[in-house]
Order: sequence, then structure tokens, then C-alpha cells
Amino acid sequence: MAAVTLNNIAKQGKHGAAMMPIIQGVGRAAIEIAAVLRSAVFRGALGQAGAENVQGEQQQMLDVLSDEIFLDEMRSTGFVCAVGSEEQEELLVIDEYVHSDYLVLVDPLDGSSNLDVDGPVGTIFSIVKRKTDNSICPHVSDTLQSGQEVIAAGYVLYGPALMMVCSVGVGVDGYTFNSSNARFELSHPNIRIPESGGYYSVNESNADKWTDNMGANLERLKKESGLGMRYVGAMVADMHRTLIKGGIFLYPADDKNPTGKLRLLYEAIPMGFIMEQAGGKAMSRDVAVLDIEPESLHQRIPVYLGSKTKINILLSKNAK
Ligand code: AHM
Ligand code: MG
Repeated sequence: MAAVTLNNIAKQGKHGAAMMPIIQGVGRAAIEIAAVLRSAVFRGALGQAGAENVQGEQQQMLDVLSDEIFLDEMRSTGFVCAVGSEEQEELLVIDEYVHSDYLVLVDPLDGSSNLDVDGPVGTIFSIVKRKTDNSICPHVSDTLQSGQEVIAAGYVLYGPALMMVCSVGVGVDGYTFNSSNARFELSHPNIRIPESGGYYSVNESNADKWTDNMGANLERLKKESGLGMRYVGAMVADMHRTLIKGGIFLYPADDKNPTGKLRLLYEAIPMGFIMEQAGGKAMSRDVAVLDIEPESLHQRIPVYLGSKTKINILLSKNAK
């Protein structure tokens, strides 16, 4: 039987056909970024680029290259009028397709601190429809839409296999890149997060700095659930394990990052969208991630993603 490829998306839900070419573009970017990652050491492309991004973080050369590749592939779809990227302070308008209907939000290379140790990294994206009339230039306000408005979202995991996990709002599917035919093939249909088992995943070295009673809440979750612990330090890898094995991933606010570390528009919302589409729960303090009305392109929030059972235990109010 012929393998099911990313074209499958065209048949899904009411937005599948419109999303398919853009998600195909994400797939092409993923293949190129994976090739760049594999050869980076030979091209002198490991290490810092010498500039800071808008977050005040050192950009790695691979952050910059991945951003360029992603933007180029979004341009080549012909359906994207602008891209909001972690690596770019301002919204990037695609002049050639300024009248197109869709905007893409992206973290082109998430977890890039793992690059020095050949650890897993990822790409995270979400797609929204512009709010402004398409006769005019898109505006950053077009990106400021809550997760309820997201049409499609997903992530790419650069691990032992190259995978894309995505949703157009009718469940979550995982596609694995088959290098023998250069296609992403459906390998994980209808992913659902297990309610039992799994791991808790958090940078516990920050526990004494967490706010929102998270220290006590996590201790109670550990005691009640008996979960083991895993932490990669790349959101895509930690999210993917949580989705497949169950449990919880969190990045709480702390004294150093009082509004959290992870970015709302291109980290929390796409991952929250995927988690909810897979039957799990995505919270930020006591608010659903997808209900938050964004205020700025690079806004940060605390994030707790996982199975409903584990999130409910984490947030039950009786923690002392
Ligand atoms: P980045 O987008 O600059 O790579 O930062 C986000 C990453 C996430 O992938 C990960 O969950 C988190 O930062 C890890 O942070 P920490 O090193 O503080 O545990
Ligand atoms: Mg990131």
C-alpha cells in the first residue's frame, strides 16, 4: 500500500487544503535544516553568531541559518504574507506575497543550547489567518491572536529520526522523514497522550526560585503520581516524550523570569494546541494557554503541558 504523506493534511478538517502547502513548506525547511545540522561541524557553523536576538540571548550561527531557511521556504509557498520569528525583533513581511492570507509564527531552532553536545533540537510553528484586510500590508497585530484562533500548528524534532508532528485542528498526526524517498510519511496517526505513566519534565534546579507555589505543587504531584523524571532542555524533545509516554512538562515562572521563560506565540501556543488536540491539557498558572490574549510578539508565559490527570493534580489548590 502506498505510504500516506504530508499531502494527507489536505483532506483533514475545513482548513486542511489551505494548510497543506504551508506545512509542506515547513517540511522542506525541516529537511534543509536537518542537513545543515548534520554538516555544521564541517562548515564551521557551530557556535555563536556574535549577535543577540530580541530576547537578549546570544544567537548561534545555526539559529540564524535556520531562520533564513525557514523564511525562504515560507516565501516559496506563495501563501504566507508574514512571519514572526524568535530570531527577528519585528514581523517579517514577505513583500512578494503581501496580499496572502496567512501568517506563520516560528521558533526556527528551539533548544539551540543543545547543539554543542549533539543533543536534540526542534522547530516550532503555528499558522493564523490575518485579521487585517488582505489589500493592505500585514501588521504585527495580525500575530496577536489567541490559541483559539490558531488554524494549524506543530513541531519538527531533529532526533535520531526527523519527525514532524502537526495538527490542523482535527487531532494530531506524526510524520517521519523517509530518506529513501525523501518524503515525510505518516508514522504516528492520531497521537493521544496516555493518562497513565510517563515522566515529569522540568528544570528542577530552579525549584527554589519558582513562584506560584510550584515547588509544593510539584512535590505533591511527584508523591501522588510516582512519575519518573526526564529533562532534555529542548522543549520539542521534552514535549514529544510527554505526548508519547504521558506525564507533564513545565517551565514555571521564577524570580529570574517572573513571567516565565517560554514564548507565548511560537512556543506555548503551538505546543498547547498540539497537547489539547492530543487529549491533554495546556495551562499557564490557572488559565488555559489557548485562552490567553497575546499582547506582544515576543511575550513570555509560564507553561504547564501534560495529561489532564497530571495537570489537574499539579494545579489542585490544596498544596501546602
Ligand atoms: P530557546 O528558544 O532559546 O532555545 O529557549 C527555549 C528552551 C526550550 O527549548 C527549553 O524548554 C528551555 O529553553 C530550557 O531552558 P533551561 O535551560 O533554563 O532549562
Ligand atoms: Mg525556543
